[in-house]
Amino acid sequence: MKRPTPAASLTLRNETERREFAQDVRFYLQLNPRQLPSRFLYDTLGSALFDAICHLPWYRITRSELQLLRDHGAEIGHVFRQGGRVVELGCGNGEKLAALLMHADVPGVRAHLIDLSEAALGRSVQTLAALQDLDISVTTHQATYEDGLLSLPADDAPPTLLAFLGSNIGNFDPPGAAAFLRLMRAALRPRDYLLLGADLVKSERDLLLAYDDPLGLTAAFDKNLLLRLNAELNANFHLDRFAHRAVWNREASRVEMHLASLGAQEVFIEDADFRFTLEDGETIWTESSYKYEPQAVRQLVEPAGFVQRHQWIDERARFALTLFEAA
Ligand code: AVJ
Repeated sequence: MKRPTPAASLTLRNETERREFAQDVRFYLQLNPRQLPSRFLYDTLGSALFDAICHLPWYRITRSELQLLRDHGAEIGHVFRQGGRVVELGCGNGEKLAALLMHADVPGVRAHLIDLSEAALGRSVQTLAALQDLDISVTTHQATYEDGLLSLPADDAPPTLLAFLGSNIGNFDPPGAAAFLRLMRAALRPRDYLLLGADLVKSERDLLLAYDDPLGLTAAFDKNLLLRLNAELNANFHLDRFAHRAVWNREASRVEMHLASLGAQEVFIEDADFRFTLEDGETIWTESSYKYEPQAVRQLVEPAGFVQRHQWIDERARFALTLFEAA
């Protein structure tokens, strides 16, 4: 039998991915309320917009966490003995791990980076390579969190410090977060560590400024999802007929992002073979960012098989970095 040429198999893979994307989009848009998973926000432009958001004065998560990592990196570094490794889920541009390792004093540490985005992995490798004196050996895993955790080498010397930063945990609803924490725990051994970044509850005013900023970057980040559906699935969203909305859902302790329909309208997504009508004001729910009280972080994580060792809080930005030991 003839083997497919590399070019042909590459096209096939993209075609499969595109079909799965179309199926997911159709599935989530048919739910009530209509929604789209927030992981779809991060195409090339979406990732660039998120990086820009991290520089906004109103969005303090990234800067606050970087400062906590610098201030307490030495203390966090104490968990490593000779030959330990650090694993980061969703490494972004690598600057958080770089800040930690610059202060942790663990020369020769092995780093495993897990991210879906090849671009993010490439940027992180570059960021860490710039820290030449630290002699970090980097392995990248272009994979989902789950597959990445499963593909870690079993013969690396302990301990492992698993870093899940940036309040990415906040994108999971509570049952999803609990399940994901158990998954992380299953990839660790007793005496390994989890370093978790979590954004804290703050005033509604501050929360809404962070997710609906006066410069309009977050609105662009949100609407870019429609642009992406137009480009990749031949959808016909009119971007000027949607408005970005941020809502603080106090009962659920989450900020929600929505795209609200300005007027009634019909939308067609050709490659998903899906046509639907939006009523005036009806929204597509694009993201949840859960916010926590400091002790709620502990209550969320410990039942998954961890013991809290330390929690560092930036009171001004209301952000917590918490270190857990696997029990
Ligand atoms: C990267 C998921 C943590 O929820 O704060 C930023 C993404 N959304 N502005 C967050 C985001 C709107 C961010 N996370």
